[in-house]
Amino acid sequence: MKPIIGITSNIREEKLLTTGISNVRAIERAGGVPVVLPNLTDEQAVMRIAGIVDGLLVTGGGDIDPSFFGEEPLPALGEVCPERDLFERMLINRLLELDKPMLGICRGCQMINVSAGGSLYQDIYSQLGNGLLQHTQKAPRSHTSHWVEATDSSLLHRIVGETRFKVNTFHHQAIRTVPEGFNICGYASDGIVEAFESQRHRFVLGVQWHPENLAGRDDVYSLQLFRALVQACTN
Ligand SMILES: [Mn+2]
Repeated sequence: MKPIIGITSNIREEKLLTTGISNVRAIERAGGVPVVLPNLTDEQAVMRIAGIVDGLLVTGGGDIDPSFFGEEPLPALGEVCPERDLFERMLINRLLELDKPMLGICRGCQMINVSAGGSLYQDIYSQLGNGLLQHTQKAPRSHTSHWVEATDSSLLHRIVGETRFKVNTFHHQAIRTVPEGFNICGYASDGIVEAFESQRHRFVLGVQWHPENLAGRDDVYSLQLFRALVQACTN
């Protein structure tokens, strides 16, 4: 039986529930059954969803409320969606308890980290200053623009099969610290965290880039991430 993979969504202009169709297609191509989830804030409803899905794709989107990691908003913080933050934090924490597989993309990577007790840079450009790469690329979404160095023998390295590969990049926030039990497993050449993973769960991996926009054009290290998620759900 194909596993059910929940896909988190955005609320756009307070009236539309959205997610990139590339998220849905990537899960489908990887052999899972994609199910797009609404941002519910009723705890019992979220617990029911956690019980039903076999795994979760935590998708990209806007910024995360910095109060989740004990900070007040800096001037360069972007748009925040409190409902989405609450929903995802509840769902992620429950799935961590249940040890169900999760893949986080961009904001989703940051959200898994924050939910588990980690922290972020609210805005890498104003907080880390000069010397950074362009992490908000102006090239098309399917273009890979900066390198990622993956830690030898990490889950990321085992999935991708390379320690150095190029990714696309659309973020101005980034992981600052990861909680105990989690490891950083990928860096950009300027030191920005590009991936992290759990040491104590079956499969919890966050990547700062957008493999869903690359999964159609190269099977080597983008579709493999989705396949690894789906496979982890069937084990
Ligand atoms: Mn980047």
